[in-house]
Formats: sequence, C-alpha cells, structure tokens
Amino acid sequence: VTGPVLVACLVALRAEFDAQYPGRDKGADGWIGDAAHQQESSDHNPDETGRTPFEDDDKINEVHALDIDKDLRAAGGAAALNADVERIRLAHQTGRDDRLQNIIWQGRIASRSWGWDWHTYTGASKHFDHAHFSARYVTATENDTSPWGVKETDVTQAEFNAWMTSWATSEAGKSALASVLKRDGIIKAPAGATNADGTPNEFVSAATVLSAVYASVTPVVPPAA
Ligand SMILES: [Ca+2]
Ligand SMILES: [Ca+2]
Ligand SMILES: [Ca+2]
Ligand SMILES: [Zn+2]
Repeated sequence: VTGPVLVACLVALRAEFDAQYPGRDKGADGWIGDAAHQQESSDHNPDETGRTPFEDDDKINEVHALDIDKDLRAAGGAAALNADVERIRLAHQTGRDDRLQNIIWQGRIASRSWGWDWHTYTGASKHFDHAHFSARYVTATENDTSPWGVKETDVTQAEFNAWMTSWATSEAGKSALASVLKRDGIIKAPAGATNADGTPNEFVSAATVLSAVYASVTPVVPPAA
C-alpha cells in the first residue's frame, strides 16, 4: 500500500481555489484526518488503512475529502465560497458533474444519495469555518481533473457599491463617465435634429442636451461676494 494521497479530482479542486483566490486563508483547510478522525469512519481517513464510509477496488491509499477555508478573500465574509459551493452543488444536481459524494457547509449537507438538496447537518462541526467536499470511491471520477468551475464572480452588494464609488471618483472613472455623457445615441433628439454634417441625428448625447439647456436659459449671475 502506497500513499496516502488525496484523490486527483480533489487535488484539482484545491488547485482551482488556489488559482482563483491567491493569498486565500488556508487555516481551516485540510485533507488527511487527525487522530480524532481516525476513531470514526471518515472520508478524511486513507481508504486502505483507515475507517471510511465506502470502499474502492484498488490498493491505492487514498483520502476522499477536502476542506476549504471560508476566507477566500480578505473581505466579503463567506459569500465567495458560498457561491462556489452552490455552483458545484448545482453542477451535481443537474448532472453536469458526478465526482462528489457530498458537500457539508454552514450546517447543511447535500449528497448524491438524495439528489443534492440541502439537508440539516447533524454532525458535531457545523462547518461554518470551512466547506467539506467528499469525493466518490470510483476510479474514473477520482481521476477526473476537469475544471470544477471555481471562479471569483460573487460580489456582495456592499463590495460592488464601494468599488463603484471609488472608481467613479478616480481619474479613470471620471474620464469614462465623461465619455459616456458625450456619447451620441443616449437621449432621443428633438424632431429634425441633425449632426454637424447635416445628416439626421435621432439620438444625442447627454452633453448636447445639457448644452442646449444652458443655452436656452438666462444665466443667474451670482451676487458679488
Ligand atoms: Ca483506494
Ligand atoms: Ca479562515
Ligand atoms: Ca480509488
Ligand atoms: Zn472535512
């Protein structure tokens, strides 16, 4: 018996988290079980030498579980990992992936045993500091390292608002917003409006409208200081 090794599909999953979230906190990461795990049946135990919920038909001493720390980013809480967990769970529920046996996350467990809905998890650790992924004990899926779809797309509303606010006041943001205001094709033009070359101009820029408004009103002269 060689090893122990983490099954290849979960090595690939961990590599995807590493690649998508460089600098992520790995404090609650894990794969091979500690002494406590070895007292009970766990996918974190090496399958040829430890107690596991399933058996396979090879002699490779494999671990079939991976824990990923919730802190994929410094900010944003667990939202990013939650989005990845949901993406992976839904891929299994819709038959696009079949590599996992179960996922445990935030007091819930989803499993291929019952079609991947979330059920309440009654184990001791409620899994709020990490997500647990168990792989199947099937050679073909153990060795399947195709992409899992981990990606940094989930952004909280608060993060988005903060980013947009800082962008809008940056030089790049001001320049981009100014170019939008000057772009033709935003606001319906008055009937008969033309471009400088005489061709019809159905839609004008916000800057054109503002210029026309300014030209049509009598400026209020501020009182002398
Ligand atoms: Ca094995
Ligand atoms: Ca952490
Ligand atoms: Ca195996
Ligand atoms: Zn675990």
